[in-house]
Amino acid sequence: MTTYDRLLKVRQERGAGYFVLLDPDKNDLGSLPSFIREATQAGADGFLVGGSLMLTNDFEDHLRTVKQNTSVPVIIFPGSIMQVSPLADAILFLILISGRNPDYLIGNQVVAAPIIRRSGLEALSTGYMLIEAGNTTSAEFMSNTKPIPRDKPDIALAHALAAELIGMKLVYLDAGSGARESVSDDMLRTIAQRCSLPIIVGGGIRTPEDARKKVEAGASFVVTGTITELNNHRSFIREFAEAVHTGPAVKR
Ligand code: 1GP
Repeated sequence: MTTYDRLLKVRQERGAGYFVLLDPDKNDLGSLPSFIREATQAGADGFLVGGSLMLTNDFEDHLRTVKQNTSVPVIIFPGSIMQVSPLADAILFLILISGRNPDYLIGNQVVAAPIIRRSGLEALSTGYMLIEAGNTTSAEFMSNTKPIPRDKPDIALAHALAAELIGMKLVYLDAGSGARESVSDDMLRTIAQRCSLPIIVGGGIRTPEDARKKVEAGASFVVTGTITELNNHRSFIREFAEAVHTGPAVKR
């Protein structure tokens, strides 16, 4: 079964899926094995590995460690073309559709594509949208793009529909790591009603209640990074997983 099919199965069976983001620059490799095992037991449906920068050079050590300690999908969430490795199950093949920077619309993809093909990694074509966060996030600064205003759900919807018509498999609405404000429920609802692609949402989600609201508004996958780096214990992860798992999907 492909990773994409596994993700769709999670959505089908659990209502929505919960991803824990691991930024190698922020996670200590020594404590990673126990954290990954605990987060898996607590109900995480996948691990995203990557970051806007890579100040450390142990990206592959992180991937190897995560992979060795979990049975759920390990997916690269690349901040740059340096973050491609066959050690993961799949890679989010990100196209930064909210921006107008050609490097992130096609330039980096052209450089990465042959490497990904050679590696055998499954590429998950993802329309990636940065949404205004109330502060300048690393993703915004590093990509040199302007996020979509948080109070313009119609603009976000038009981008999501473009992703669907182009043939992408997922859309990722990201307020960016450490966002002051997460993506609004209104924006998620607007997209979920009119776009059939599964929605990943992340950035600034700090409580299980907020995570639940994202799912109720139409998100298929919820990502936490910053808050679970700070509170990396099993019971906290479990609260998030339970909030996201709303039960088998009736229709989405
Ligand atoms: C960032 O969506 C992720 O790309 C997670 O954001 O670190 O704010 O949880 P946080």
